Amino acid sequence: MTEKVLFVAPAKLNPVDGNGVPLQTVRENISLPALMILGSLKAHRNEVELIDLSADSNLQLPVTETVHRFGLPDEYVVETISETRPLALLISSMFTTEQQMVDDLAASVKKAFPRLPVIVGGVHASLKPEWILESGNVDFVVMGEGELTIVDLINHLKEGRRDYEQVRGLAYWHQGSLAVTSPRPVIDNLASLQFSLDDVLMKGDNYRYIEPPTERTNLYNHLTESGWNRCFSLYYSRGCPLHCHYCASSEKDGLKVRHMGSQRMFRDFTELHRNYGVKIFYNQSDTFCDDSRDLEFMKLVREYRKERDDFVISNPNAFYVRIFFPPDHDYELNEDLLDLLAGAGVNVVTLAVETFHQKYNKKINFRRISPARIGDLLTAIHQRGMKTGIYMMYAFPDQTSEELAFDENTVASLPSLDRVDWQNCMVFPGTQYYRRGLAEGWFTDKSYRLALKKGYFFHALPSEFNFSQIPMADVQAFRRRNLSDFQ
Ligand code: B12
Ligand code: SF4
Repeated sequence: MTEKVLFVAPAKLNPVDGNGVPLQTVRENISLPALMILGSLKAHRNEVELIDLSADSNLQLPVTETVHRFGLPDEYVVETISETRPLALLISSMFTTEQQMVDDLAASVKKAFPRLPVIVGGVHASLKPEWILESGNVDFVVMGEGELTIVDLINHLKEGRRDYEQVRGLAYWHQGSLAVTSPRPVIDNLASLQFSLDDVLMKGDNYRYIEPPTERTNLYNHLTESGWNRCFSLYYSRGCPLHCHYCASSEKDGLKVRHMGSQRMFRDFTELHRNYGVKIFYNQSDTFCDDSRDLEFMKLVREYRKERDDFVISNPNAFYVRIFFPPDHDYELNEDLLDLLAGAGVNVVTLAVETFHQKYNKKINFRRISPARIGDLLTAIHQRGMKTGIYMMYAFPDQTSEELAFDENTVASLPSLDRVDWQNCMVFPGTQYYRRGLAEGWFTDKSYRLALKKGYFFHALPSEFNFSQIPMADVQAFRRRNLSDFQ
């Protein structure tokens, strides 16, 4: 056994049509958990290695008729383990819909190496550790932020200690029942955390996450040049004050925004641009530009751009609309912010609108920001040479056909709009909707998990997960009408 720790980002599941063609683009997403967890282990002098099963290969294997698996086979991990004999295997479990990929991988590894500690962390694992542990193939679930917990746990394993109750933020089986240690407080000083850039971004001499911007959608090609295909995900803050009914972020990361700071963000940005040749920067944190530290970062980038302008930044997660209409300026359109975005190299401004019905929307105060004003904002973005997109959602619990028709018509009336993305509202553990679903009998944990096995995606809503009042036939007709927006 070596001192090396192996991290695996599991394969992905995607819905496919009758010919096996994916209904949504299979993309390579940088494993941010690997970047952070391996960074922390390295900072504590551990040797680390990453296998990103989905980024490292697009091999497609059927799981059901309508759902396929994309990525290197799990046997690749088993072979790597027999060659390198790591101290422990780490797996990330981010999406509830993809737990099966984690279960399959853990089962293959445990069968071949019953004594190798298998440790799983991530949003989904933290919310439902008992779902992950029940197979007996996973030894520990790291709950919540993992940077400190994993270092403690790996130290315990190295020293052969078994007093796991001393490690905060763990779940594991102890004498036949689920043991959960005391929760680990959230990390205040995020700037102290290290990234493991080389181990995650590089595979040998090659940049691992190569993806031409067109693979996202044609829109993201705007202001890019051919050959710009090295991308990176900016994730410099955690937490969100809004606590939307369908989202786990606020409960997971807290209502307060914690930030790594503009200087740290800018230092990494220039290093990635200069040394790693990254040209495409996608923000992936939840509250981008709602925080003064993001704005300071963007000002630094605007200055830097005067020397070198061969990159673009975008925020496919979508900007809050409210940041463009600040209450302390009487909800006037913030032209300075738009100038800043354009000056810093933003090529596409995607707005999180979701729905025009206040009862489903915590992000926009429609008494102050009407659809017409959103139209003005889109036009102002266009005038600065950037493309526009909006992110919409449908089939909210309780939503009626009339409400959806209103949203559809309002979107159609918006000027200067280049692209609309419609995704169905999904209900996941750790959210207000999930708890309501359990309380009101929409599902039980058991029936939810059974339905999951058939596949549940943001572009393909199965009837078991339609908690709106919109009949399935209407949901499907809506999807067909908006098919071009379901790439
Ligand atoms: C970035 C992001 C994406 C990206 C990229 C994700 C990727 N790399 O594959 C994209 C845009 C592709 C994406 C897409 C979607 N996303 Co998303 N996304 C996020 C977001 C904003 C950040 C996730 C992230 O990378 N965080 C950074 C890392 C460092 O933090 P972390 O994951 O929490 O990891 C920490 C701990 O969990 C732990 N940890 C994590 N893994 C491991 C592993 C080990 C071994 C250990 C020890 C610890 C550990 O330590 C880490 C550091 O502290 C989250 C919201 C959020 N605030 O987390 C939603 C979130 C993960 N997404 C979500 C969803 C639902 C989706 C979509 C369905 C779209 C949608 N409608 O919202 C799609 C589906 C994608 C798919 N199946 O392919 C949900 C998942 C809910 C669930 N239970 O499944 C979240 C939680 C948001 C929400 N709505 O609640 N997403
Ligand atoms: S959907 Fe966005 S705004 Fe709402 S709680 Fe989640 S991260 Fe915050």
